[in-house]
Amino acid sequence: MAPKISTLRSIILLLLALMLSLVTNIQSKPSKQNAFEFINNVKGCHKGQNVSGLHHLKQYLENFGYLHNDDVVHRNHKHDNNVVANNHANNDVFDDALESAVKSYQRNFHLEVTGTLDSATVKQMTMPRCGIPDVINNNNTKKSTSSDKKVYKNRKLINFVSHYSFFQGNPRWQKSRLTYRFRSSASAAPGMENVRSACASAFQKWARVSHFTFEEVSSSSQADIEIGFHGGNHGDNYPFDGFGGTLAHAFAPSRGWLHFDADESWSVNPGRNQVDLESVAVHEIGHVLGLGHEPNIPNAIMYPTFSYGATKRDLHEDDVRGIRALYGLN
Ligand code: TQI
Ligand code: CA
Ligand code: ZN
Ligand code: ZN
Repeated sequence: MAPKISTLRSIILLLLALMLSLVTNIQSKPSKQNAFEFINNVKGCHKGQNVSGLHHLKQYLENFGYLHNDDVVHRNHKHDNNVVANNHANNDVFDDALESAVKSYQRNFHLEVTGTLDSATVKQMTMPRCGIPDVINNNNTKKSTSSDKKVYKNRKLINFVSHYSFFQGNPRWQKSRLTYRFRSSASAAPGMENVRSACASAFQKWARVSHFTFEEVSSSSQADIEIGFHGGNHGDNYPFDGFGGTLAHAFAPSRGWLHFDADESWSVNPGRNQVDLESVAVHEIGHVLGLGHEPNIPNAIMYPTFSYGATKRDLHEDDVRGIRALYGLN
């Protein structure tokens, strides 16, 4: 009898121990479940602040291609050349580079581009995601050389390096004579003649600096590039969002789809709340040809923000270098 009781007691003890370890396991899980939980601690942060934990966020944005140490080092050059490489990435300062990275992140995820860690941005960042960077920047393969131009900007000397980026795997067109056609499921408000000439002009910007030629063909012909105005859900898994938010989108080579959100107020001569069709066309054609975003040069066509009422129709030197590098034209 006695041995049985002691056996029972030890079984109960064992069970208790097991339950205890289960409970502690359950309790320790939530912190492990979300690897990006730390982002919640820096919610609400904006430029100029110094908040403990921000360096984790910088690491996150760097891992996913939004922040580049290379840029940062050059940006820190200012007047002296003895800046320690990388000092930026290890501190908790919400600086210009971080703000610009947050903005490009927000643009990429179709969030309001505020540059601050608002709740929508934090929510998106803490969501599970794949580990492949969103923005592929070739900076890490390009080291600055003495031939890099030095420019003065806001009275600070910065080394001018190329910042253009490509899509994952550098997809590109295998031919140089590309045709395009118009086919829309919604109406093109500025009128087809205006749309035609704005797009023709946008294509010419790229043709002038590359080996490409672009020729419009009739809507019933086969074409490499298809341009259209569409509203909401339009069958490509990237539904438009009505007025505001996303203006247009395009797909990497060699898909050739370039879609304008029909619910935007498009114009070839934009007023305050209108969007300049040609400016956006130049940008989207950049994507069609294989260029990604360039978050550090506001005057570049591939810069990931654009404003209502503005026009930005001409390629920047960095856009030109980007297309020429992608197609080996240098
Ligand atoms: N449309 C985004 C864009 O074309 C869609 C997008 C986000 C995208 N990330 C991408 C497309 C990466 C290809 C590759 O950038 S948008 C601008 C800009 C948009 C944005 O509506 O946000 C322009 C459309 F960059 F200037 F702000 C046109 Cl010009
Ligand atoms: Ca929209
Ligand atoms: Zn689409
Ligand atoms: Zn873009």
